[in-house]
Amino acid sequence: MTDQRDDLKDDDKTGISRRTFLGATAAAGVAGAGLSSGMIPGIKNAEASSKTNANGLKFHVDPGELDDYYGFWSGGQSGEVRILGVPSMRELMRIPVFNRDSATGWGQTNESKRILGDSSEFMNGDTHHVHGSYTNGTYDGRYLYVNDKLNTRVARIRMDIMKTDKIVTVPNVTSIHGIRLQKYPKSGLIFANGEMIIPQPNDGRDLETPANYWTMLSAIDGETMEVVWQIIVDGNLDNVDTDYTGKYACSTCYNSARGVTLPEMMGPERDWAVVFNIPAIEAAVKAGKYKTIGDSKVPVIDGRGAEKGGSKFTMYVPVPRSPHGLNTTPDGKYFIANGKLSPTVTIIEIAKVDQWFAGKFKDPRDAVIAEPEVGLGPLHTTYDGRGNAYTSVFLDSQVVKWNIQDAISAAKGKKVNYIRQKLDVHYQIGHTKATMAETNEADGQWLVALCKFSKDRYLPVGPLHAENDQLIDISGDEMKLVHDGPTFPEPHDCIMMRRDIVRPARLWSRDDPYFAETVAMAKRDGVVLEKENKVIRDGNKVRVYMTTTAPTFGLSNFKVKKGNEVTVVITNIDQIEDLHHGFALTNHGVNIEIGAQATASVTFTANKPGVHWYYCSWFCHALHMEMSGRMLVEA
Ligand code: K7E
Ligand code: CUA
Repeated sequence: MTDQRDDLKDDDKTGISRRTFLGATAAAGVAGAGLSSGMIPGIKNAEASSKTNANGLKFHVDPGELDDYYGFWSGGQSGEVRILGVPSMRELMRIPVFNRDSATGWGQTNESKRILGDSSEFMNGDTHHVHGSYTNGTYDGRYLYVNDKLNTRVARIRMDIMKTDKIVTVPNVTSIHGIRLQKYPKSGLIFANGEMIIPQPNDGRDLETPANYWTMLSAIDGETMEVVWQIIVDGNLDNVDTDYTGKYACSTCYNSARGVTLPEMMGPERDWAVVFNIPAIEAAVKAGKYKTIGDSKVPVIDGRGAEKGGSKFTMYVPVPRSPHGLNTTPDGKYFIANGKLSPTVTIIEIAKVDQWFAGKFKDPRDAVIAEPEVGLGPLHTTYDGRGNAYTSVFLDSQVVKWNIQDAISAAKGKKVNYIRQKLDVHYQIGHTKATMAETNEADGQWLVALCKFSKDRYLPVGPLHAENDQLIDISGDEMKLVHDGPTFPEPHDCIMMRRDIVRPARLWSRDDPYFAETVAMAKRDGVVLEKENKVIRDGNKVRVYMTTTAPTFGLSNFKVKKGNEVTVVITNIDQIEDLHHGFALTNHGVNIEIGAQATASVTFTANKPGVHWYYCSWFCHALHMEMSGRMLVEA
């Protein structure tokens, strides 16, 4: 990993802040003049704010103050991931993943195209679930993983540079919806739910024979991002979570009738939560007891058998029809499935799952120890680490706080009210998530309600409305709504991580693997990227290498012939934190970001004879406007 820092509030680690640099160079009018002027004090924190709520938790973050949590939000139809500060709910950054990004050139640079791989033909994605990598049951700050429901992919984001670094298209399934990571000893494996059923292989056979359509859970290696095995199930897989020992994944599974129309899917009264026995599956894969499907080499295990309660790989726990969210309690004791069409949540005791797989009892339903009613349309549940659960109920537009042990006692016949509070949210809530709730360090400070509708809540902005991510203080006995956060559609889910866990780099490292292939190409061309400005002609291909340092490009012009395939490779040799340059080539649709100490490249065809200016598109200097050059294209 590259540069990491100990204290978020330190000034720039190079000792030169961007503020110093810009201030000094603006005065001197030349690049580099700021380098010797040393540090100026960082922005002082404002005095402690008086904006606390009844629970005493401070929710207003003053200018210059830092948030306590990083929030990572999926971007839904935008195909991206967003970083928010919590509790301020300030949007800090967007990480392009499956989308194309005009600001950074994601999807356009050669470096990003390599990561997008074969799927770079797609310009979009649909991200629902973003999760952070684990060590020993809690976040370790290495990676984020996110699904693409649209084009059946899973991506990984490096948390040091906050850029996507690997993407895999999952074979044999269509539409990856829920994903979760193994929590112990580390992740380990990434479990991805294939949602829709398809013929196997999906090569034109069985078009009209839905009885032969199937889907699978896929396990992806968190390091290599290769699919290591898949397991066929009865029904469609929706959401998934894992236990805290590394042994189980549990998915909600709807459409147990395996219908292809809505009435068919709505037929049965019950669907399932399917528990996957990871060690049993891995043993079968290791023993070679699997098949492969079509061109794919991925081992496929048969996990069907719901009518018998399951198999040695799978346990089908009956739950009310069309369940949705599946959330493990932070103490590792229960899987909780959310009823959606049923006003209940189903509590599955994980100790009983052990017993079932050991053959101690027959009916998987006996692993259900309570099924409390919480409200209309339960979708997702989150936890405060103090024994309380918070369930989003979509139809009632509420967050319902309830006590898990009390609900279990009530199921045993004890007269006890397990509901603690019902809080109205605004409205049609989907996911809800509390700080650190997906870890064994759930800390019960903040909860976010991700509301799908915001009509009448904000200034209207046309037929398409913002969504409303509401911040709720859960640190006390009572939930308190403290903040409304409009967002661009549609964050399905989010996680919130203590800020000490996240260790972002402040500058690129010159040996970062992100641009290693470009560095290798320069080496083959005999070019020292940090020093040389050179044009290499290789038949119809032209490679233009240049450095940038505010406010100049290493080459003020370069010449190519009409029809040349031109690769421009830029190395930003400035060492100033936050000092990016851009390479924007007019009328060629080219605009990429080059961070300090990074190398970025872009390839295009020069098909228009004439003079074409390139300019720096990221503000970098008093003479930023003058930072430009000419591409001369001969007819
Ligand atoms: Cu929107 Cu998690 Cu895809 Cu529920 S999912 S709401
Ligand atoms: Cu370099 Cu603006």
